[in-house]
Amino acid sequence: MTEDFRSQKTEITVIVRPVSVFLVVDVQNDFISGTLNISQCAAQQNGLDVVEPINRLLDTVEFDAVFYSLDWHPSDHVSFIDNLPYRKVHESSPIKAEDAKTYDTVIFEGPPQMKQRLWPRHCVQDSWGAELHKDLKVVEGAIKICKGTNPEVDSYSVFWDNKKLTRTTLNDELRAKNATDIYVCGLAYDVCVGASALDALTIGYRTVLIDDCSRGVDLNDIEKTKQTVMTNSGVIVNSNQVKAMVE
Ligand code: VGL
Ligand code: ZN
Repeated sequence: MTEDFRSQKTEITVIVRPVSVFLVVDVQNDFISGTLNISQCAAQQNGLDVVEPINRLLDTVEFDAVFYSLDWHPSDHVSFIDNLPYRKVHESSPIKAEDAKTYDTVIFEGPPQMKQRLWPRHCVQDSWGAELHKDLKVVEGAIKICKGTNPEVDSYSVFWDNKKLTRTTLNDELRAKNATDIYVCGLAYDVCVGASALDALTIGYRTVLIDDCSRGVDLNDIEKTKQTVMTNSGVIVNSNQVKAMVE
């Protein structure tokens, strides 16, 4: 034991200065004014509202790295309600295929069985709807991460798909940069932003969710997201509470 501990000491790097990364989640046309326009969802929030505070943060805070994620689905993606006829809904599903409406959750046949919320067709690869909003500032040297590319598995978190079968390159990139802190915001608060923040906390990053730079689908789910993030030691702030460190 003593031997192990001593040899470990020489290998571990203790980081005394935070390395802060900004993760902008899915600020794409379809969520703002396209097919999955969140202003038409229950919470009736406007996705465009996130663009200005995100740009202001990018202008005023020097993050060590900036990442933009993109929901990036193939045309036959499992989450699109119009692809439902091409898949088998399991008999245990609370909503049967013939009754399923947009935003309902069904259970698809396995293996393994999978709960899936059904969305309108959105963020199809290389379409206008999948582009980042034209007014969003994209900083030089930023890294873009695509997710949701497997037709059979949805992917809300920017780290993992919903089945935790495959991961994106995000965590490898964060490790390569010795990232300690991650600032998460974007669309949708209660879907991809929340899932990404929770995975970041699970992995062990100090995680800050920026409330006014995020908009969501359902007010109850947004509230649940905030509670879960805080219960897991995440921090929720407004963008005016994020200040650059004085050297
Ligand atoms: C998202 C619903 C479906 C998101 C992605 O980016 O929050 N929401 N696909
Ligand atoms: Zn999607």
